[in-house]
Amino acid sequence: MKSSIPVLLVSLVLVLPAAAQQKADDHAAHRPAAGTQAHASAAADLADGEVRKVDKATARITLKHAEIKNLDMPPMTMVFSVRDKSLLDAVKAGDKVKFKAISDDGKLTVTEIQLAR
Ligand SMILES: [Cu+2]
Repeated sequence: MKSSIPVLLVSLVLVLPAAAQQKADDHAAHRPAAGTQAHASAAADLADGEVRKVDKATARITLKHAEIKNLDMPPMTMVFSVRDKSLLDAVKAGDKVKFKAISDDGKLTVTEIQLAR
């Protein structure tokens, strides 16, 4: 039994930093690992999606999207309005994208969209 105390101390030293690290990582764990630290906060708001249809005439885009955390929305395919038609110039049907969508007075609106790398 004499040796059990050093063993216990060593165990604590090993376990405590790991536990603290775990706690610090909790928020990050909900986000994709992709991206650099510098971009982490901006990227956190972006949802993943795939373009199904682009309609510049009506400023709408159909996206098959993954979960949108800020809208509390599960994955689905749906139509969004876009705040600025020029956002649609950069994307076409079939593109994988990252985008930001907000609820603009109940109207779901894409405010930012970029090709996913
Ligand atoms: Cu949706």
